[in-house]
Amino acid sequence: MEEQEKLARFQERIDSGQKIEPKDWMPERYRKQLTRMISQHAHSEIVGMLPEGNWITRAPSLRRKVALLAKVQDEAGHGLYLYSAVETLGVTREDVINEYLEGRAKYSSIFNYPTLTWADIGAIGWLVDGAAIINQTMLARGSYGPYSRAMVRICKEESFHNRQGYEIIYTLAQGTPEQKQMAQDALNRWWQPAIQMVGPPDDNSPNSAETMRWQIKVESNDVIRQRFIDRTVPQAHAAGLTIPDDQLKFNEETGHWETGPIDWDEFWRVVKGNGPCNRQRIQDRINAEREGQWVLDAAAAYAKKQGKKQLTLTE
Ligand code: FAQ
Repeated sequence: MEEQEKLARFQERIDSGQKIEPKDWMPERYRKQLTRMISQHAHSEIVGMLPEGNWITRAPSLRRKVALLAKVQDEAGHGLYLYSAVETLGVTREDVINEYLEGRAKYSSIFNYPTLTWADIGAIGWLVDGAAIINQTMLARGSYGPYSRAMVRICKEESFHNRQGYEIIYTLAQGTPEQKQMAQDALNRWWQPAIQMVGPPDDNSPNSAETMRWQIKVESNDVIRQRFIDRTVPQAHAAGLTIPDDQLKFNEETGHWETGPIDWDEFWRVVKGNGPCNRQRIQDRINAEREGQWVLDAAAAYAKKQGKKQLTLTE
């Protein structure tokens, strides 16, 4: 069959809502776009453990510690599903992990910010998981079978994360004036990074044309961001907190909250490696790989004895 005809058939399958599975024919660009997105997503889940892991030993109660420990462990699990999903596209997880360790791979901008107080743990669950769920519920309707199915399970777990985060923020906001201030301060610092994390504006989103034509993404960055804002502003108000945006207003006609300008210069600075914690996040991951080398060596020796392949730390 001619390439053009194959492409047309492929597009028809997508347009009729069929899932594409690993052994199906797919255009090289489709494979590339998915490999890019899924590997970035996998790295994000793994890097995302670092800001929260920072507070496991300092959680204010046993209940909070257990919940945070479970959440961080869930994120590791999400990374594993996603590394497995990316392997269905014909790359190895070693390759994509090495790209990350060598600083060549992207991961979500949001994880390059520090967690300065306990309230930041609430802000991550509430805002970061909140934005991630809205984006990923959309990705669960995407065209590639293994990725969309991974999203279904991940979103279920992220819903718990989101609720535990909001509960932390809400509890602090109803506490002493100092505790309320801590919650407000966390919201002030995380608001802009959170509304940026679902991607640049549609008119400056080079991948959108392709990712949307092939229904890898079924809604645009602007649509997802607006949904997140509309859902989150009333939650902030219910907790007695103020969104740090003087120009925020509700548009009665459209039924949407409108924000002031979003700091896209800051977003691109962070994406290009110059956020507050970029270097530390990569270094921590390199250290973990190095310090865990003995586990790999032991696993490799065992695998050799069993006649199996070499394992990686994330297996
Ligand atoms: N950070 O043309 P577009 C989580 C890059 S998981 C860094 O619009 P696209 C769970 C983009 O890669 C969070 N880079 O791209 C959790 C592209 O560069 P490239 C991660 C970003 O793909 C919670 C360039 O900008 N979620 O939070 C970012 O059509 C708590 C142009 O962008 C996913 O990865 C960014 N924020 O749309 C874990 C979901 N945004 O590759 C622990 C999967 C954009 O051409 C604790 N990904 N860029 O060099 C997606 O849905 C999409 O990739 C978008 C971007 C929507 C992020």
